[in-house]
Amino acid sequence: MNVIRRRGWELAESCATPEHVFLNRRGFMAAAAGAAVIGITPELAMAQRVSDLANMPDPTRDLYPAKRNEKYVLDRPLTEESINANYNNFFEFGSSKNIVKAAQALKTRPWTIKIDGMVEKPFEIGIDDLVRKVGIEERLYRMRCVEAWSMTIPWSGFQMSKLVEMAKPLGSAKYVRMETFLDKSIAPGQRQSWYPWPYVEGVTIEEANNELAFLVTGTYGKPAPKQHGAPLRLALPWKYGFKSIKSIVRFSFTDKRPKSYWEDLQSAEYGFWANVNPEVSHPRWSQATEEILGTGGERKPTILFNGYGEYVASMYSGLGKERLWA
Ligand SMILES: Nc1nc2c(c(=O)[nH]1)N[C@H]1C(S)=C(S)[C@@H](COP(=O)(O)O)O[C@H]1N2
Ligand SMILES: [Mo]
Repeated sequence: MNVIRRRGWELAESCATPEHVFLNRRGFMAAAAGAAVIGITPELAMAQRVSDLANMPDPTRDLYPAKRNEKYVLDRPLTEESINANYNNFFEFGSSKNIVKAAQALKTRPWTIKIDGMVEKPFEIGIDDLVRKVGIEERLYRMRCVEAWSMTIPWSGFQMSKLVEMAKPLGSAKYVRMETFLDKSIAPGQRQSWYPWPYVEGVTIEEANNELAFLVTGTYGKPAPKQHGAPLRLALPWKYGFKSIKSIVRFSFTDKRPKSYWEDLQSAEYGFWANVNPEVSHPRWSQATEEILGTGGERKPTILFNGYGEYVASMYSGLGKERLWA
């Protein structure tokens, strides 16, 4: 994401990096000291440790690959897995697209999800219990980042309406507010206090119950890698990618419109609805076309609601002057 930053922000960011490297090194050095005895270099031991963390068995592994729901079809090929898995926005782990390595520090088990606010009875549920209870399927969706690039991806997961149903919201609840984990000790981005952590997103209950709103647990027929927002992230294919919050720990039902992370940071550029529209430019760039990731720079015209209008347009027909696009 491209944010206009005050000079001081940038300075502080580059200052924070060496501390992160230093803290990690201490942990790695302890492991590397043992490894040296049997002739493994510290670099190898570090690489091994990173890949061990990435390859920890997932307790729901047996549910993959999930059966594909053939209803959701694409107008373009799937993006190659290696491209999607190595070009990510996940500011908790850095502001570049290259956060894969840093994101392996995320511990995805145990992972507890809190459901609270205006519900019959607040509760907590572990990710594996949740996934086994609701079951998973595969869907092919397009994803359009507000930065004007896009990808197509086979997500595995379940319709968000199932979670809303489990939550039993009160009639007075109008929105679902979602929160990402908060742990400075593993997420270097969260040590940058000028960002409004934790990452927050929100949708109306009607949007949460739309059939396209999908809670993602997996990609490419496997449990999702950490950089994609394991073990639970959202996919809202008709909205700009920043609405699709990663690594969710909390769903709160509320009658107040939640203020999202990007809206909080830069409300002139990022709003609540953030529906995809080629005719409404971002204040600093056009949204008319998008770069298709993995094609060496091919661009296609962007489609209203990212091509999902038949499913979602009716939700926005009565909103008059609201800022629906951006
Ligand atoms: N918690 C959290 N969720 C997030 C982000 C983030 O920085 N932190 N970035 C968003 C943005 S801008 C995009 S485009 C998508 C990127 O998802 P991907 O890396 O899986 O392609 O995640 C969204 N969800
Ligand atoms: Mo994005």
